[in-house]
Amino acid sequence: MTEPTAAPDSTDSTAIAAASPASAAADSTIACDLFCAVIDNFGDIGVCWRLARQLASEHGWQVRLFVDDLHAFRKLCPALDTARATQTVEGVFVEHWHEPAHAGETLRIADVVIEAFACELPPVYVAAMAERASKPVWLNLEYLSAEDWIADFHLRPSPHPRYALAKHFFFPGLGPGTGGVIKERTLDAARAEFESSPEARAAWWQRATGGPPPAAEATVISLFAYENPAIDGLLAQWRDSATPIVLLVPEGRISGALARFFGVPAFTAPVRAERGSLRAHALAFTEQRGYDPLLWASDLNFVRGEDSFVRAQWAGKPFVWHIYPQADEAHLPKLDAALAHYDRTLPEAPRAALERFWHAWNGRGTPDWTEFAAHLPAYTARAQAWRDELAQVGDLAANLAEFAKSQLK
Ligand code: TRH
Repeated sequence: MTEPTAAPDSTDSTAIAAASPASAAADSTIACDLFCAVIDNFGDIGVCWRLARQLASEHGWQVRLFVDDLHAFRKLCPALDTARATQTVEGVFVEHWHEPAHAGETLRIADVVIEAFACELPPVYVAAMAERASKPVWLNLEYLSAEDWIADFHLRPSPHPRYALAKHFFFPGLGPGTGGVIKERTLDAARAEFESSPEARAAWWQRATGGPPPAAEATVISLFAYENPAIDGLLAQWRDSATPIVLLVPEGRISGALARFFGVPAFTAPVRAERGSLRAHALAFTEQRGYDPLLWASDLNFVRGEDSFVRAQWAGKPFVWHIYPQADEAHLPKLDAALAHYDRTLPEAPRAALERFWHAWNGRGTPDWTEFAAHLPAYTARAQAWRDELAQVGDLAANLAEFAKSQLK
């Protein structure tokens, strides 16, 4: 990508926009601007960073990623310099976005413009999009939902009220007819390599916990979650478990509950604590790629939000989802929609136990570990089958690239 050299000139957006040859998109490198406003936590930038890298590395696109919160971004990508207005990281040109008015160092309109999660594009940028000789493909990348209705709305155009522009809604989803979810081409091979290599596994445990992998009879659980009132009861059940439990907890919003349970000042790496059958390790928050091996190393993964929820499905291990809570419990139908996909083929008893456990983890009832754990073999088999089913929907980046190219023709 040609890096910007001039300051933006909002008075002459037409000339600059027109200077970007739309025809280049059809036969050479596609330029893509991806706008990300971080609402909270890491999911917004987590999804955008993954998508940006993938469009650049797998599809050869020139990606410019606008991000308003470089500090959140740096947690996932320590190579990022939070002091810089612009920089290139892993083949992606990153702009510190002072949304909503700022449109980058240079006002230049890409062939494909993605606004993530309905963030508002700079008005000057939209005006320049309308002036462009050949209109860019404009996509609103929505949040992931497993609900059925999204297949009807996926890729629907929405005309702009003032400009001759249409924006298409791109809906990630778990079922046919949706945009799918992100899956890098190399992911399965990386997982298979980790799983087949006792050395890789041992090295991971040494790095993450300072010790060797636990004995085979232990159940290894990763715990990535928001604050959750159900955790205290669950920790007590793990403490009293008949078999050993090894809990791996990346530092974050649930760490305070662990500190209270173990009576330590803070549950941050490299703290390790034991009570009864439960041994818990605080893990440092890793660079984004470092999260997958944690899922692969565990027998059960507690995940949250959007991106970790997807990674858990690709890991092919049983998982429990702490969905991002919304006002008026609007998240509960989404939780059930995901369950409906995931537990569809389970026999009645494990299915009911799974639903009870997921509901309890999301504020409806009390988690019953003994009941849930009795079905772990069934959940493990189902997780592997579900991974294959989900792969049929296709990778989100590939689906998005294919649609964009069809529009640029
Ligand atoms: O952080 P999240 O809760 O993110 C969100 C946001 O709240 C967002 O506003 C909301 O809309 C969305 O959820 C639904 O959970 P998520 O999506 O799983 O993102 C976490 C990211 O952090 C993911 O990309 C994995 C990454 N991660 C690391 O890079 N290193 C780590 O050690 C861990 C534990 C996670």
